[in-house]
Amino acid sequence: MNDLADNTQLQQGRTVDSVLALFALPFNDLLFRAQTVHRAHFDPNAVQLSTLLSIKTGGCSEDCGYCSQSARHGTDVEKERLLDVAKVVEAAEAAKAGGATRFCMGAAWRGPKDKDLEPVLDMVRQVKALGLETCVTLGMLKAGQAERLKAAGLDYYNHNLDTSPEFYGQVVTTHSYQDRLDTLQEVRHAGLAVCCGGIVGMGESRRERAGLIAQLANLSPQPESVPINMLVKVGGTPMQDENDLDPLEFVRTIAIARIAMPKSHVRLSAGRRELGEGVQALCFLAGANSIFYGDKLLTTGNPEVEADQRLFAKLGLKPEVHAERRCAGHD
Ligand code: SAM
Ligand code: DTB
Ligand code: SF4
Repeated sequence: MNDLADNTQLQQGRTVDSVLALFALPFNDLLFRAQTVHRAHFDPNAVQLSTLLSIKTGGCSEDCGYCSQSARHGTDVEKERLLDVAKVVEAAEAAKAGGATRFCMGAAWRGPKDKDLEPVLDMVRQVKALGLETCVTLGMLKAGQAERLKAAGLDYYNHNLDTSPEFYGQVVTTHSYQDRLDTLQEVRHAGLAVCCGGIVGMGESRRERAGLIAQLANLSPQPESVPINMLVKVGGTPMQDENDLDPLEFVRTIAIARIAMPKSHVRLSAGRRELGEGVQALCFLAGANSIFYGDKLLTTGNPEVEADQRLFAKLGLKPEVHAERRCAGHD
């Protein structure tokens, strides 16, 4: 059974209150539960490695309060044109050589115009031909665009719900929560795997964090990948002076994502560098089993590859080999 069919069985009707009850557990009880769920579904010592590349940076029309790439905020990020396909393929080859199994290409768009999509389709075809899983995050999709991406060989589409419906209006005003859900539906209907998660540390309440997890868990089928980002406070954004979220609350959020979405890959995403080794180790114990791997995220820093390799060695973690290669006997 593939992941998608399997996840269909998981619809649970999670309520926000049931997620809040998990947040209220003693930390050790919560982590024990999360690790138990994790072991029932995954190799506890394997971590999936995705490498990110910004293929179109800055100048975005949207006003997402956390984002360095909005044209409405005074950040240092320079607007750039769409990268050449050759540059993207070069970066994907390097990612593959470094051990990544998935290559994620991000564009700072509200959504792609049909003419923007052509070169992206070419990137997807060529990255897929390298034997990597492909993922793109391009903003909102219009009818038919997800099908074109699928036909080019796209595996995953990343589109985050980012926070709870109640808090969303304080983060973004230029598009709505329903717009995000509509794109997720387009993506599913086209037969693509869904990568959907959110950000914590934006000043939301615990109930609002629980609201995000409940929304993600109630997507049917549940997303195959769930990136949990810790806000990276970028100078010039409205969130530059946001208060730090307690790192243990971040670990709890990871644990609860694992319990609520037992078969999804939960990705310890942005903010990993700032968390340090101890908190990252707790996140892996809590059931995170995917990371962004490579020195850069989109516009901000990520741990150096050598630092990640040292951490993996200390923890006895190993990179996950992706399913297609396992089937082809390359394991
Ligand atoms: N424009 C597309 C969109 O909004 O879906 C794709 C790119 S957008 C940068 C992808 C995701 O990165 C956001 O949904 C958010 O979850 C995450 N992200 C962006 N800036 C971040 C920050 N400063 N800290 C943490 N996560 C961030
Ligand atoms: C996701 O959830 N996190 C990634 C990816 N999906 C596209 C992006 C993180 C961006 C962090 C801020 C930056 O580097 O600009
Ligand atoms: Fe940033 Fe994406 Fe929002 Fe644009 S739509 S401001 S790139 S998060």
